[in-house]
Amino acid sequence: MNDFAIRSRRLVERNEELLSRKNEALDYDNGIYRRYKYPVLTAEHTPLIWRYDFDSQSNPYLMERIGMNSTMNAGAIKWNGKYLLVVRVEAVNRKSFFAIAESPNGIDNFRFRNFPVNMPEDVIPATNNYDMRLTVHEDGYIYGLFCAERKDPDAPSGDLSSAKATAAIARTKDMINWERLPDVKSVSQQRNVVLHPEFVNGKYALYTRPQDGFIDAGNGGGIGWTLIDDITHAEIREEKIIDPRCYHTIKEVKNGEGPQPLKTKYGWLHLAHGVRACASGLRYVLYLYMTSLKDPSRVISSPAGYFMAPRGIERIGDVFNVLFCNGWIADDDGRVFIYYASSDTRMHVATSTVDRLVDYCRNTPSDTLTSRKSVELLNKQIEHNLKMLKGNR
Ligand code: M1P
Repeated sequence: MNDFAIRSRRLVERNEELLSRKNEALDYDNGIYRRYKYPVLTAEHTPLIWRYDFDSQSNPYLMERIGMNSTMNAGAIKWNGKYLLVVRVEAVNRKSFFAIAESPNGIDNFRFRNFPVNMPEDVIPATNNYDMRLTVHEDGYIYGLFCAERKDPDAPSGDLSSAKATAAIARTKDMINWERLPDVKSVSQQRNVVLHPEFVNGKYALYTRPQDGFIDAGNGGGIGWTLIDDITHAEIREEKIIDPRCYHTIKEVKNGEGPQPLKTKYGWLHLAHGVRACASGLRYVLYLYMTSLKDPSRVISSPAGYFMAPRGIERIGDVFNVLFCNGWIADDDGRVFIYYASSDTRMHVATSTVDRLVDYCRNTPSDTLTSRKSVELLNKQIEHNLKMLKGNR
C-alpha cells in the first residue's frame, strides 16, 4: 500500500473511532441535570469527505482542503425515531452553515449527513446564517428560524465590522427540502427569534430579541413577544418585553430565548441565555423560566440566576466563557435532552426530565436583587434545615 492509501485508511479508522465512541453520563451533582463526559459533536466529527480531497492526483499530500473550525448552537428535533441536530458548522473561512447530524440515542454516535442543508437565500443574500431554532408548529410545518447576518450597508467606508442581524424563516415537512420565507421585518436588529408552537388568538407568535446594534442591546430591553398575522410576510409591529434584562443579574447586558418552549401541565417551560460583562469579557450562561398556558407571554416562575454555566473545558474555545443553547428534545417518557454549545466551539448534551425542570422552576426562589435579601433567604433555608436535622436525630 502506498503512503496516500495508508494515510487515508488511518484517517477513516480514527474518524470512525471518534464517531462510535460511547458517551458516559456524569453524576447528577445538583439534582437538576446530568452532564456527559464527551462533547457530542466537534469539528473533528464533520465528515472526512467535506474536509479532504481523496483523489491522490489532485491532492497528493492528502491535505485538508476545506477545513472546519467548530460545531455549535444546534436546533434539535426527534425525527423518525432519531435525535436530529441542525448544527451551526463554522468552516475555517468563518462562514457558518447548517448541517444535520443524527443519533440513535441522543447522547452519542451523532453522524452528519453527507451534504449540508441546502438553504435557499432570501431576496438579499446573507453573508452568514446561524443558530437555528426548530419549532413543530400546529399548522403542520416544521419551522427553522435563524439569524441572517449582512454587512451594514450604511456603515462608513473603512468600517468593515458593522453588521445587521435579521430573523430569517424557513420551513420544511421532511427535514430535507426547505422553503425560505421572507426575513422578518423589524425596526430593530433581531437575533434569537423563536416561533411559539401554537397559534395565540389565531396568530403566529414570536419570541423576539430587539437590539439597537449587532452586539449591543442598547434600548433593547430583553426577550420580547409579538403576534404575527401572516408568517409568509412576517412583520414585527408591536413588541412587548416579557423577560427583561436587569441590573446586576445574569442577564444584565442581554438575554435571548433558546429553543422552542416545551408545553407542560404547569405552563410553558423556557430555556434562555443570559449575558453579563466582566473584566474578562462577556459571560453567557443558561437559565430557565416558565410562562402561563393561558397567556404564554406572562412569566409565572423565574428561578434566580443560572441553571447551567461553563465548567472546566467548556470555558475554553473561540469565544471564552460561553454556554449557548437553542435546541432541546422532550421524549415521550419525560426525558429531556438539552443540547448546548460551549465557547462557540463544540456541542454537548445534558439530560434531565420535564418533572425535574418544572420542579426547579416552580420551587427555586427568584432573585432577591440585593445581597441583604439574599442572605435573609439563605438564613431561612439554613434554619429550616437545622430544625429538620435536629428532628431526625
Ligand atoms: O458568542 C456568543 C454568542 O453570541 C451571540 O449571541 P447573542 O445574540 O445573545 O449575543 C450569537 O452570535 C451566538 O451565535 C453566539 O454563540
